[in-house]
This record gives sequence, structure tokens and C-alpha cells, in this order.
Amino acid sequence: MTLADDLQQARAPLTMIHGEPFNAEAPPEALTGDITPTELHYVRSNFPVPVHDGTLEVGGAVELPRTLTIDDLRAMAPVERVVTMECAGNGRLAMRPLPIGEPWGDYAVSTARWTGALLHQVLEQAKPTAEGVEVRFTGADHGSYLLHPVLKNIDASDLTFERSLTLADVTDPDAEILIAYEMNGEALNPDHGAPFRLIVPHWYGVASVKWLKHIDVLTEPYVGEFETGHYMYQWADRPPERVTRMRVRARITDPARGGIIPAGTYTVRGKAWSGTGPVTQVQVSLTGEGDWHAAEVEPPKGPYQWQDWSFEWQATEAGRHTLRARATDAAGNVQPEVPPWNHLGYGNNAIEVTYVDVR
Ligand SMILES: Nc1nc2c(c(=O)[nH]1)N[C@H]1C(S)=C(S)[C@@H](COP(=O)(O)O)O[C@H]1N2
Ligand SMILES: [Mo]
Repeated sequence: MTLADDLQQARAPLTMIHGEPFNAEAPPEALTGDITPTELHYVRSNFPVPVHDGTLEVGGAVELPRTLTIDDLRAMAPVERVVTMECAGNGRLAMRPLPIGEPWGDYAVSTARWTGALLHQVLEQAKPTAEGVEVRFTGADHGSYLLHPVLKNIDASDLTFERSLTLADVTDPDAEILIAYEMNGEALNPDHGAPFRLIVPHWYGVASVKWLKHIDVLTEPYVGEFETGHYMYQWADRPPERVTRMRVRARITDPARGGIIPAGTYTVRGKAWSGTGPVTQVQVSLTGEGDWHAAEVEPPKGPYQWQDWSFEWQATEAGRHTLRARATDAAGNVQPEVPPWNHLGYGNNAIEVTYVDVR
């Protein structure tokens, strides 16, 4: 089979948003378990899947520039972490006025088990110099970037996917940023960044650079299209901010949206996640009026993965019901009723609604 055949087969179970570059949501029923099977994990790529030569160059302001292969990464102590990843554009279609950007519904979020080397260990080996302030991560993918007409003032004829983190964020041993070479126990597939990619837990997916090719220590803050152009919250009424950590969010997974359930006691179940602290509270509203009832929130099974919650619903009254779930995290962040509007449509964590019929 050719790469094209392989890709086509791998992509079939997903809900396509765009064909090329391939962007696709997970099927909602795939998001009920702890782990999303690899073939059902959402995919977001700004450019077509690139050819990667299998090497990773670590350079810039370092004493010992290095070229690494997957064997070098595998030779380091492997770290395995379950990480919930959400695209910053998830939920964009629910914002009004309609923002520009990839038309995501609600399912550009998934959870996988990633295995890799710790980024800070890889960097330590290269010995960043005292002048280093940020670290730039470059993917092997590049190309012309299809821009919305209002953005046509940018030269997007050949952009490369590049992102940056501060050296302090990267060298913080608690940060556990991975250079991952396995996803759910198998080598990364092309859509998810083969042969290796960054995994930045707690951050929106954009930080987790796929097809990682270069790591460069910079002596000045990085400026670039995918860091300070796109992936910025351009608010209507205050200065722009970078898209960083995932905003707190809860979701009802059972009953499914539009489901039919028998009258009686029903255990409503769902997931909740946040990049700014564990979820400490989930509340359920049964009327759409804002009657909030406390749900049972399970403790996190790991530091970076979504949590389960449940609520015993006395669904005795036949008819159509609207269920909503609202999460709060340890930092006190709580989901808003309406999306926090911004020009490029990032970070929509507004409370979702599930319609369900009781018969
Ligand atoms: N090199 C590269 N890395 C990338 C991207 C990209 O376009 N190119 N997209 C980012 C975005 S916006 C997201 S949400 C995640 C999606 O990762 P996934 O496709 O494995 O789900 O990859 C990130 N890493
Ligand atoms: Mo994304």
C-alpha cells in the first residue's frame, strides 16, 4: 500500500472537517472512555503530512548542538503519560459573530497515552547557554497557508509550523513535556506526528508540535505566525493574549445527545478537564434555567487526563429535557454560559447542552 492508501484507511473512522490538510473530529461515542483509540483521536494539521528524515536537531544557544534519532530518544528513560488534548479552535462554530478559522464542532478533543523522552533531559544534554530565554520547536511541515480574505496582508506562501515556549517552562522538571514516539503503545502514525512530536500537557494542542525536526534555544522572544499571529486571543475589548492552557470544560457523554432513555433513575455520566488545575466541581442543570445540582466528581487518574463524573437523575417525567454540565477547577475557573468571543474563535468552553427524551 502507498502512504496515501495508508492515510486514507487510518482516516476513515473520523468525522472529516477538511480533506487536505487533513482535519477531523473524533466520533462523540469514542470519547466516553479514559483513552481514545488512536484511530479515533482527532487530527489537526495546518499543512499536509510532511516527509521527515528521522533526525531531530538540537541547536541554537547551546554548548553542545546534537542530532538525535529515535534510537537516541528511546535510549533515555521512557516516560508514559495519559494526556487529554484539545484543539484551541474546538467549539469555534458555536461562536457569533462567526470567527474565521477551521470550522470545528465540539469533538476536537481526545485522550491518549504517550510515551517519550523528557524534553528537559534532552535539552540539558545540549547545555543551553546563559543567554537562552526561549525554545523554538519546528515541525517538518510547511507550505502555503490558506488565509481568510481579511488576513491577506500576511505573506503565507511558504510558512513552517513553529512554536515556542520559555526556557523556564521547558526546564521546569515538574512540567513533564515529552518528545513522544509512541501513542497508545504503538509508533506514532503519520497524522499524529511520526516519528516524534512534542506533548505539552495541560496546554491546548497547538503547543504539541508534530513531526518535530528542530529544537533551538533562542536568545530573544520568538515571533511567528503560529505563535503571535494565529493562536492569539484577539478580544473585542482588551489587549490580545496568547493561547496557552486549556480552559476548564465538562461534557455529558451519557445519555448521548439526542438520546432516548426510559423513565426512572438514570446515571448521567461525563468527562471534565482543565489545563489550569484538577476539576473540583461539576454541577448539572436539568431545566436550562440554571438550577445547578452537584455531581459526583472522580479524583483524577493522572495529572493530565480528563476526569469522570456522574449524577443520579430522577428522570421520572416523560418528555424532552435539556441537561447541562458545568465544571469548576482548583484554580476557581468556571465555565461561562456563553462563549468568550474572540476574533479567531479560540478557547470556547461555554456550557454545553444535551437534549434527551424520557419515555
Ligand atoms: N508540526 C505541526 N504540529 C502541530 C500542528 C501542525 O499543524 N503542525 N497542529 C497543532 C494543533 S493546532 C493541534 S490541536 C495538535 C493536534 O494534534 P493531533 O493531530 O495529534 O490530534 O497538533 C499541533 N501540532
Ligand atoms: Mo489546534
